[in-house]
Amino acid sequence: MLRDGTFIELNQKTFPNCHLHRSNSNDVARTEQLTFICTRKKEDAGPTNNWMAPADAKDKVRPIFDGSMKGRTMYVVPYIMGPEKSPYSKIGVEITDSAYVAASMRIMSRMGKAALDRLGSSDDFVPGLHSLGDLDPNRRFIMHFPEEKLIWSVGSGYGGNALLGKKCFALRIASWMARDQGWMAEHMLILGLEDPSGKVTYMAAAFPSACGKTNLAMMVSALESQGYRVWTVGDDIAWMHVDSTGTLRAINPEAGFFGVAPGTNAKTNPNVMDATRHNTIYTNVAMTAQREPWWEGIDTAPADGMINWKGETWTKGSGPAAHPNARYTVPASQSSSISKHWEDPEGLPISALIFGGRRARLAPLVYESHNWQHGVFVGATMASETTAAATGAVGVSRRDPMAMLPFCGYNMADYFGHWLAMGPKMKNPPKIFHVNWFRKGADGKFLWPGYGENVRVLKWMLDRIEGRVTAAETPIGCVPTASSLTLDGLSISRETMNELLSVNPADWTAEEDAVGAFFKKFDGHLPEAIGREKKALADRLNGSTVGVK
Ligand code: TSX
Ligand code: MN
Repeated sequence: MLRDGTFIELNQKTFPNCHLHRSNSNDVARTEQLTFICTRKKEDAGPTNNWMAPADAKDKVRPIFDGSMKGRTMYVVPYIMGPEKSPYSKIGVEITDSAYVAASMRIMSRMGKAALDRLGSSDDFVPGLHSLGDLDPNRRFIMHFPEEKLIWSVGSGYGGNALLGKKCFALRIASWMARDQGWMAEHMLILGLEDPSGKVTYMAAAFPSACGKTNLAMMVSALESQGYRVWTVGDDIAWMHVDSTGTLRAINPEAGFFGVAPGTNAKTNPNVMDATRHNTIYTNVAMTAQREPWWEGIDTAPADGMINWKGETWTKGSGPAAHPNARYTVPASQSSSISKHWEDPEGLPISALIFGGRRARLAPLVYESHNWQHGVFVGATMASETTAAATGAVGVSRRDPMAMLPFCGYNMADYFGHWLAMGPKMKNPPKIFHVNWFRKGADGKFLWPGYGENVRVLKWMLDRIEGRVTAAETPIGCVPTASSLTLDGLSISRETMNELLSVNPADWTAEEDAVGAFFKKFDGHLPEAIGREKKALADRLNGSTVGVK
């Protein structure tokens, strides 16, 4: 890779075994418009997925694959998604003509001998065929065949389009398998919150993109001096099973972090800054004159002699030096925050599920749902406001149920039904919360400091789970009472806290209308219980006179 330019050597003294890869400038992110769920019946893919009939999809893509690997090296990549010895892990085999993909898969999965040994002579694996093709976006397709558990991807070498174990297998194909087999494949981080007695409580959280999922998973607690610490189990995907005792247990199917670099710095994510000092593949970052990686928001000033992500000399005013979707690929084991139980074969017991989004006005800092069914409704109605001007207007709210909109391998309404069906299988189902780190005041400033201070919200959840603190009813769920959030050592006014926790019925009534418009897409398929929860919310909003608690 160094010889043919696929990899560029970074400073081996300060960043040992770190390399830079520059992708084609038209191939820098997942391409949802070119991603298809190919089922015999269109309604099995549902209204939120692109659909193509399996035979049509194969006829379309086969000619693009034809001869595409000629003169290239073909890699056969056997890999395990999940810990080597876990009964919940699954095997994939990716065929690829990209050495970068093969190298990235070695970090992101348990790849090679471990997978072959586990597979033996079994044919129980998910085949994935991948070729860079000619990188022409008009000849780029990411095709999923969930009925035969098969993936075909051509025309992209980037991330979720090409590392087939991640979004294609561990979310789209796995969500289909999970529905069939009675488990859950979710777009969730997994963390452990340690309390002063040393007991660790595990939580899984789903947020849409640009909400800081990786930062939360690797957070340095602001309450460390009080004995509260956060341990990382995973930052992107959770596979969850109900065990024989009725406990929901989660494994992280991945072995690495494929994280967004811009905005990452010693304050937003110190653990990943340390982890990525060695054995890391950087993609589309800038490089300093000292051959060190650099990106916007890294918190060191851009200096003369820098090379941008395209390999050009960077000057002030020539635009961002790193691509906004530039990435690091790093083994999870390298983070000092990694839980010593992160590879436990039986997975970790989940006591809380957390949904969230970026809502400047609407959602309180945290609220607790009334029960599993209501919690599923909260997840199904998730939305987040856009930040990247490149993808449309800033501040536009996009619905993203359970953060699965681009990743659910079947009809999303049936997926809500599957969630509803899972709750009753659990003896003590996790509490379901919703958080919003991004509420703004009238002055347009963030009301909550976020980052390491978020541990205060996690501690409140833990205290709720343990029955140690009270909460106040609002039409949307329960919010912390004045004294139940641990705020010592934080200078935040009572007024700001009231604003952060307030629920405005007029705003929520408008939200309920927007939810109704979104649900219209699913007509025949939407589970009745979701409709009942929506009606119950409307009734509570109608009956409420005072919204601010
Ligand atoms: O990741 C974030 N988290 C979770 C951290 C554990 N971000 C970054 C989001 C983009 C990926 C946040 N941004 C968080 C947050 O909790 N909160 C905010 C908003 C915010 C930004 C800056 C400040 C406060 C809040 N304050 C100062 O910069 C001083
Ligand atoms: Mn993700």
